[in-house]
Amino acid sequence: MTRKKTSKTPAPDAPAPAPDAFQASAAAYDAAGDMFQILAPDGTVVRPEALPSPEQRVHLYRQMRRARQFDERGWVLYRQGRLGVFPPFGGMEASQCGTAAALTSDDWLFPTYRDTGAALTLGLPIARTLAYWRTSPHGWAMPENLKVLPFYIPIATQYPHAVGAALAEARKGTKNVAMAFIGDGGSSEGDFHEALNFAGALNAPCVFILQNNGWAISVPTSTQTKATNLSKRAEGYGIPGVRVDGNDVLATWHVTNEAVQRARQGGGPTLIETVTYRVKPHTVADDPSRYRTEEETAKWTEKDPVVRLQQHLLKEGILTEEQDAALLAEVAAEFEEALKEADAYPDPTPAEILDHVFAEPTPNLVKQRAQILAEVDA
Ligand SMILES: Cc1ncc(C[n+]2csc(CCOP(=O)(O)OP(=O)(O)O)c2C)c(N)n1
Ligand SMILES: [Mg+2]
Repeated sequence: MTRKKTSKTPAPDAPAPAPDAFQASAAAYDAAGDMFQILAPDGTVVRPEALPSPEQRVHLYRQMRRARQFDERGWVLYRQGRLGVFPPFGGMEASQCGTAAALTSDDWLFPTYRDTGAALTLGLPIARTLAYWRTSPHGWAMPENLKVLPFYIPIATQYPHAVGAALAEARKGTKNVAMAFIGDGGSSEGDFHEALNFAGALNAPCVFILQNNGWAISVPTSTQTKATNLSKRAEGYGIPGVRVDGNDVLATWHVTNEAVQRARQGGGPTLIETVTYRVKPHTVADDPSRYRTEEETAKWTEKDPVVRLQQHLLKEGILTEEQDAALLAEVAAEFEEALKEADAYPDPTPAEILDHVFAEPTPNLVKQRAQILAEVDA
């Protein structure tokens, strides 16, 4: 199988804030008694002092547009029978792209099935991502020059793995961090709590993103747990917890960037709860009208993170209508190019199902591989 070189993700251009700045924003959040926010849904800049540079704002906007392009084209491809069942994430772009944009390609990313936007932001090639959701082995392996794990389907298992990767980096003496994603539902699993305790006790350079999108399939967060502020769970493990507006990409980037810098400087782990909403069905095969109202979804559609930043960029003159249209065209062309590449991948062969399980296959896998090939030959 061919492996494509991925270019390094450009480092965020804003200077990294000192660790104390994190404490300042955590305090600001506590004082507000609510979520950390920079850009309110109505377009008001509520924390001008925390605004990233104009270039960084456009960079974040482009990443969200790339993610949305994947999500929207993904639906069409699914209906055309050209993509398998995949979990859409439209409406959660700020929660995924703003957080992942705080990493460089030397860092680790542990995404769940929902987090295509985060993986694309860190540089996972679109073609490889399409291959994953086509259940093709071309999408199963971690690219050689990128530490993005394949999308985790078993809930919460990625959290302890991320702590292990973070501790390995610390032992090697690097400044690299591990970022792991989880959902509100996943945060009720034992692995979530064990990982937070483990990371706190050993001061692992880990950033935990808890995407509270209101639902775990058909179970609302309010049924899932009696806790009303999931970021407060961090307190129980002696680590900082921040609750952020998950539909405000300027806020998710700001808070995550501080947590990443803190982890790099030996400050240990952070839990970030991004408050967002899954406006789309659980997967393209789910029917949410069976468990929630259209009014609820409509309320959140109004808080669309991509439109929120777009309006801000246009209003501030950071982007003109023409530049915006050009950016959208570039993003669309990039996707179609990647789709062509994915379409050109050769069909997988049966034995490839075992190829990416271990670096060195175990004796049992070697035996099973021979069995599969013998069955195919017969
Ligand atoms: C260990 C395990 N248990 C159950 C499931 C079935 N399952 C798939 S998605 C899901 C809900 C997860 O909800 P949440 O963590 O909030 O993530 P979201 O889908 O909202 O992104 C469940 C229970 C699973 N994949 N793995
Ligand atoms: Mg959820």
